[in-house]
Amino acid sequence: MVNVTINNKTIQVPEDYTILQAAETLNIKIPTLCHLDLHNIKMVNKVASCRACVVEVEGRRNLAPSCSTPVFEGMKIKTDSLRAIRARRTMVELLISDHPKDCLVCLKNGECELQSISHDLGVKQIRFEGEMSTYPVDMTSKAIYRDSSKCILCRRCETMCNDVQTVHALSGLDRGFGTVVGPAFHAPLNETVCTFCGQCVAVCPTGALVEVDNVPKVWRALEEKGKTVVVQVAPAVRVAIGELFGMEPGTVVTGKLVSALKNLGFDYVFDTDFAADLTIMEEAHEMIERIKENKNLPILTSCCPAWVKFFEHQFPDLLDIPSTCKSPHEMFGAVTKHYFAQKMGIPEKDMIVVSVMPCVAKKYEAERPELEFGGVKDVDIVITTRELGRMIKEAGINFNMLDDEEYDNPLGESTGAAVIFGTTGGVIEAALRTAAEMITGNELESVDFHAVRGLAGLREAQVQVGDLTLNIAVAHGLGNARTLLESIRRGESKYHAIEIMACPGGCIGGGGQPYHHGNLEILRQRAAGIYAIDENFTIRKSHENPAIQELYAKFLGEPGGELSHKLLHTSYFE
Ligand code: HC0
Ligand code: SF4
Repeated sequence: MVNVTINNKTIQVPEDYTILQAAETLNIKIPTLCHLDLHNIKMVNKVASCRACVVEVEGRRNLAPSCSTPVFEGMKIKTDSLRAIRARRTMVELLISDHPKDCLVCLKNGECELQSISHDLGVKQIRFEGEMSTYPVDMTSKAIYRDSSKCILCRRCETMCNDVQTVHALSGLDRGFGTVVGPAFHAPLNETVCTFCGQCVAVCPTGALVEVDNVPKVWRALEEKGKTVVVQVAPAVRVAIGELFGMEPGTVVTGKLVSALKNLGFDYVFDTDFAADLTIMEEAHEMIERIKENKNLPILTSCCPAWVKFFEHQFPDLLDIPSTCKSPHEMFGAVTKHYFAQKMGIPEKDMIVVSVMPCVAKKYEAERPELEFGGVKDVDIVITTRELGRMIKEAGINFNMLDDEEYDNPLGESTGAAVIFGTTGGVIEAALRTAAEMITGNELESVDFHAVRGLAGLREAQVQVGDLTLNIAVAHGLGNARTLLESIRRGESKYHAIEIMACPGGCIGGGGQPYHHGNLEILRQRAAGIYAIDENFTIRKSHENPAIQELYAKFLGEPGGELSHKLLHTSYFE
């Protein structure tokens, strides 16, 4: 421990602390912009590039960036001197002098950290005018819109992509005034190994990295004459969208969400959870077959599109182990257009399927050409939780005052097993609930597999199913996934099944969720909301969903059957 004095108060702090950490223990707020410390998920961005956190240190001529300056015994710091405050304001002014000032029409308006620090520091004018760095906007990706003119070189995206996701799609390019962060050789994003996980979007402080805005497409679809517009909502949206309307993270707003979607004019409001139950039927069947034949193990879950793109790029030698199941929202699209449409007498071409997802990679997934049946795309438009929030606000709907409404049927019926898909560990737990009963033929005493839950990046569990001991692993965050995949490649894996989600926390931490700035407490609250919904369900196993049983009886036949394979399964590409 060392003694430091901050603003005339002396405290003891660990010797590896920075000035910023020491100030936090005294509840002294020093403004920061580029700094982001998410050490729980191995992301610590300490590049000290913005200099918005400078403070005075006695005996030093220059101001010190508090985020990267270590403390020392006897250090005397002033965080609130006029010199420090003026310098911070000047730093932010300089950043804004090279920033497009189109805040009123920027997608990040109201949520931009540059905007709020400028407000908090009282920046009232920009005294520096001159050359601006301008770059072409990269619109090549279906998921992510990249406008480097708005980049403040904080390098958060790069740290996230390299250290947490281990994708290395972004790095600093060129030098001096021309410095920019982007893919090597200035390649367009869709020609790189980027997985479109959107975690860079989640930590970008400005509008440099945002989701591709599909809101106008949805408004147009809702207006189009002769179209039946069906919307489905992913599990993780219902415990997060309330945050956009001032509610606590984890508040369950399923009923209000359905009501809002009906108010917006969707013809049918259905639940991706229905298709999550369907996925379990197919995936548990596939898992059991592979275990029986002892081949292509461990089976890997395949519902996360960023994870799918990651293994296609990075592990092309292992393409025979992921489950062949399409993701739930794609299965939903296929079933809606080829079962529900027929049932209702609606021509497939007149049906538009919209997915509301916590994820930006789902936008890219929906455009993968193989995710179709008979020339008809499974899903037409994907919007994120944030985009739906914007639509609700644009329509003037008072979300907080809405009455609860129920999903439409039959594709709105689901179980507790389906909703837990939304948090890390949930897919494998749902699969275990069904696989265990399929294998033993006996009813489980408890459906709660606590061993696979939690927020540790890598988890493993042994689950006894009859005479069989199943070795299970769970990873979230692509760096953790890489660790597991490399052990499989080396032939060291002992697992039967592995669940992988690209985003820390799983879908609750998706790149399209309300900005959570990597705050694990917010993810914990959202996960608690998910498990609370599961506990309140009477039916908590996918194979007991009556609407799923009817779908197999009247249309699909058997899990893993011929029609299921055509409609609900897919293949992967190097
Ligand atoms: Fe997920 Fe999904 S659970 S990926 O995390 O599997 O996005 O919420 O919709 O499709 O169900 C996201 C969330 C989904 C899908 C489901 C899966
Ligand atoms: Fe990296 Fe994911 Fe961003 Fe792509 S979307 S650049 S993989 S963090």
